[in-house]
Amino acid sequence: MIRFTIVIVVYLFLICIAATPVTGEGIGAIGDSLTDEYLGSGAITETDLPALSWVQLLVQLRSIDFGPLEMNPSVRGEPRSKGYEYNFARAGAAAASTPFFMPAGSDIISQANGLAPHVTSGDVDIVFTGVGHNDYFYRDYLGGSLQSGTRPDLFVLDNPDYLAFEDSVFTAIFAAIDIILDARPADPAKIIVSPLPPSTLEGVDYLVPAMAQLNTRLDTEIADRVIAGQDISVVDMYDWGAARYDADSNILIGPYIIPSDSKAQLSQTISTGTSGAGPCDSVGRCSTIAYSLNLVCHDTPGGHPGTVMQGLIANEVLEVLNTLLFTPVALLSDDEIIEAAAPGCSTPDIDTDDDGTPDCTDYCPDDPEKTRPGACGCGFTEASCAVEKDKDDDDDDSDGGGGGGGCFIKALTIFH
Ligand SMILES: [Ca+2]
Ligand SMILES: [Ca+2]
Repeated sequence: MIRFTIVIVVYLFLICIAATPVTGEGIGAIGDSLTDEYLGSGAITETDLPALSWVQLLVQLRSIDFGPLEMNPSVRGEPRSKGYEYNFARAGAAAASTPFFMPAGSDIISQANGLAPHVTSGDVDIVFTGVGHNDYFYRDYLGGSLQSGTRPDLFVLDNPDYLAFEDSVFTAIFAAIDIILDARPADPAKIIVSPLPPSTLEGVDYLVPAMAQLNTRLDTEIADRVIAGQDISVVDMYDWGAARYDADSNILIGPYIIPSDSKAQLSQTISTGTSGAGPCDSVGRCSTIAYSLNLVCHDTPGGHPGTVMQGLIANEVLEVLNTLLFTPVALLSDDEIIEAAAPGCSTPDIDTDDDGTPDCTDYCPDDPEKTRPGACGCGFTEASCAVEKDKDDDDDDSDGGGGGGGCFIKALTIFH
């Protein structure tokens, strides 16, 4: 009986831990588009892609606390006008560079200054920093007259001009970290640093050894600071690669095989107004399963990691959080990642409305009459919402009287 009681108590204790997300601990973030919210069912984003970032995945699937979500940019104002309150990461942000097109207050020093009061107040106890990649991208891209991949001469590793650039990136990263640490000196926040990636999504090979040289300096500085008593961890956001790639450079996840060089096309999105079966951008272009099963998104230049890769990245961060906080928060399973990227696709043969099209590719999974929302939306016939009648009923606008269903959704899908 005693033994039984102990088992029950231990069991309840474990449930208690498992049911409590990493939170209680607020997580702050400084960074660039990798960490910024990609999208929402509305315009909460800077990057605006039909995919989810690792921050969004950890909030949605594990209730990690990045602060309250605010959609209205006028409520908080800059430098964190939209998204989760403690996530100051901003698409395009760099450590030391300030390209002409960057919005004011989006550099990392401004991000750190924006986040610091949340550390001082005790709302945030852990801060992720992931910046620097864009500095290399901009030096190449802008230095090369807006032609990425044309200026290897700017990345000669022992050139004094290059080293001055490297110094500026290195100094800015630790200046931001020091702002966070100084925000609560008596009980400093724990810092998680993401080094620069081991490759570039832009495919500019000569940036790789340059970024590796900076990473070596970051590692050395972090090691010195840890010895001096600072609580700084490193997360390799691409550590999943070694275990995931097969011999043919494919990623195996759930029932799917995703080639490492796969890039989504805009034509693989579907316009549904404001939401759909997959993640959507701010004008309602939502990812189809075909879009989601690419490793990177459709944007050019670059190509940001798609939801699946972001899910693998989320797990790397989660592992570090578990280590820091002694928590057993479960990593995202393959099915959860697939389901977030393309709802219904972790079990691709389920057909809820029994119309012969599995949920995975049925953009009206509860409407047996439709598989696409069309102009009028799921649950409505195509004739039910026409506001402009096609005079000759040929479903195009050749007669100037409007196409077959000249409805609001078509107006929303004009590219901008
Ligand atoms: Ca169906
Ligand atoms: Ca259907």
